[in-house]
Amino acid sequence: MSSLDNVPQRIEALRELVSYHDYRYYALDSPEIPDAEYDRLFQELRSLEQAHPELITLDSPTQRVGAGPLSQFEKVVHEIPMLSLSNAFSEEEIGNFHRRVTERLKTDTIEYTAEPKVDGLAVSLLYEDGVLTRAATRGDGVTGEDVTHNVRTIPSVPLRLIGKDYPGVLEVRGEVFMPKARFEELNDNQREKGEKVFVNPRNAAAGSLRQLDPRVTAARPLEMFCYALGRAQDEGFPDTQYEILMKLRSLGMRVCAETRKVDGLPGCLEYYHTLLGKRQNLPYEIDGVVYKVNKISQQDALGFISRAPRWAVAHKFPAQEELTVVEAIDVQVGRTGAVTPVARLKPVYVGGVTVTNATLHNRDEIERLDIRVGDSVVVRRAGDVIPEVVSVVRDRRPHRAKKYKFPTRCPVCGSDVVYEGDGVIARCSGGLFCSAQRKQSIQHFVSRRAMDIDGLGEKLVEQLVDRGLVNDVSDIYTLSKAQLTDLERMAEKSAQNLLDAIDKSRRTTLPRFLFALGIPQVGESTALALANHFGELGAIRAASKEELEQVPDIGPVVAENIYTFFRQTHNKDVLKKLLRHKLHWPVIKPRKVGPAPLAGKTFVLTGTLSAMTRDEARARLQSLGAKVSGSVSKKTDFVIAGEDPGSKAAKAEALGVETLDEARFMKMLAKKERQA
Ligand code: I6G
Repeated sequence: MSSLDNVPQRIEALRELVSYHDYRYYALDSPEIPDAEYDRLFQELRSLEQAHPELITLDSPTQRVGAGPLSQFEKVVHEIPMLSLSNAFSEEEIGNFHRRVTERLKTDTIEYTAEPKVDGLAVSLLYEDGVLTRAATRGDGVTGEDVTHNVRTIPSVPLRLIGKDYPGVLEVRGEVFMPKARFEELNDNQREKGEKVFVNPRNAAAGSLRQLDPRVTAARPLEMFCYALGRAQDEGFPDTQYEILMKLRSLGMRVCAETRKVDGLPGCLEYYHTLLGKRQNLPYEIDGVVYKVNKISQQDALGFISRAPRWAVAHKFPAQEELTVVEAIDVQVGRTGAVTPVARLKPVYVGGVTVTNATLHNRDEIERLDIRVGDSVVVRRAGDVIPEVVSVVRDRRPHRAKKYKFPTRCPVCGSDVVYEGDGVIARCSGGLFCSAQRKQSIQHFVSRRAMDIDGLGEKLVEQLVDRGLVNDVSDIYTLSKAQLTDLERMAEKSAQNLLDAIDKSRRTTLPRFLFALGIPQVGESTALALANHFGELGAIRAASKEELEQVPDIGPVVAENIYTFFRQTHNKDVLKKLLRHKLHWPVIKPRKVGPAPLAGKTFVLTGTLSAMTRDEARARLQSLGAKVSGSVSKKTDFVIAGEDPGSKAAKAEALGVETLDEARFMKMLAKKERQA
């Protein structure tokens, strides 16, 4: 406990410590202490300040949410206007940009900085004597809005700069954004609360920053990257863009880790392609990259044209959102009968491919969008994610566009469509009478993570069901070569390959088989938990609902689904037939007591392993109770790095997460499997 005399010193020391650890965490991406220790320091500071409110200052890390709500935003005139960037959409345009730069500077060797163009909104931060005194939006570039109260709540924005080596007045510019995962979480929460969902992370960031009440902004997961110096009062700031960014980082500002120095046009284009490849895996949205002539003296020589610098350009990625027209609205029937509406679109090139269909998710989404045939819509396609309709352009709606009515009968089998739970999920009540459900359940059964029957694709399943050759999954094991060669586009060799693949699938694992059955809400990890808990199929089939609920992560709803599944006459028949076809799997030693050896541990796999595929590694880890995640965070316990590990290994190093090479991983697996 601090004596009264040294409270001010202790408070000051704690503020410096907390600010320093914020800097390690946000600016350097390299925390030095565990979260729990940080929390203790923060808590001690907060308690001391609560006991001595007269010692609270606005730049204390505890004071991010300062004053109460504002009544309006004040205007801010930018002393140095916040310019915009010229855009280039092709390599040719970038070539022209580079040519203009070399011609004006009369040199062929130009060094550039290259940075992602993060999809957020530009802000300016003003530090006076190292303390954040004002934050403003870009606005029209000349006049913005004072959003200091909100920007203060962004944890990666330092309230006070680190060290002592900063100019008396420092203006820094950058982009406020919302990371993709946080955006999804925010929208899930908004949906749960029945509140407005945001169209994309950029809108969510903009909406969050334009709040009069800083407590609302504080609850929104915003971040900021700095990308430029606005002004620095004193001399002595570095003379290249790259060094300026590094200097800003050393003062506690967060600078994007993808920032690079590159040489000439080839360097720019190589960076562009690398980043385009990484785009999907970056935790934030980017819509292109920005190249800037690195030397400030060269920037000064180039100057500006209208309101954009001649020394910088944004090289835009192919758009992920485009405008098109809805030609029809159909519904698709899935494996469990879920009826999903789909918009059939006038073909549009978006995110690098031509899109003709976009999911409309469910009946509620149709209501929300009020989408109609003939509407002009914004379609979004990000990476491999199914394209979706983001919004409807109301003022382009044709006069006679009729409100869409969700079907009351299944378009495939004519059975009633019923609604579940809160009425969001629509289901065809036809069960396996519905050929759409049958086709989907067969496709699921043969899929790679289930029975893994190579060569039995969608078109083939369609033919097999339509010709009555396969009515349920057990019929797959009765197919003959003659039946197969009779199908369209099925030569003798392909038929034999398929029969071999079917034969090979008889030898499987219990978790795969359980997953393949397509029991509602039994995914791979639940199937694995069931197999580990009971050890054999007979015990799972015979288990009561109470016994099923003993399995980790199985609650009453999933227990009910499993229980009901094994008691349906049709399912009992199919199972009996399947087992007659000599499907088999290794026996699993049931583990009913004690936690699994890797329970509570989170792994991330990266790079190529030589002893097994990533899927196998994942399955083995999961069978030991581990969680396998796709991205590295502070919560990751181990990163398994195979050959060519990529950025996840680098991130692990930065965060201090333990990385195992393949040899150490195999040793750990063997040891834990012995314990299991
Ligand atoms: O809008 C912008 C995004 C990113 C920028 C920018 C940037 O650098 C990475 N840089 C400048 C100089 C400007 N706008 C004006």
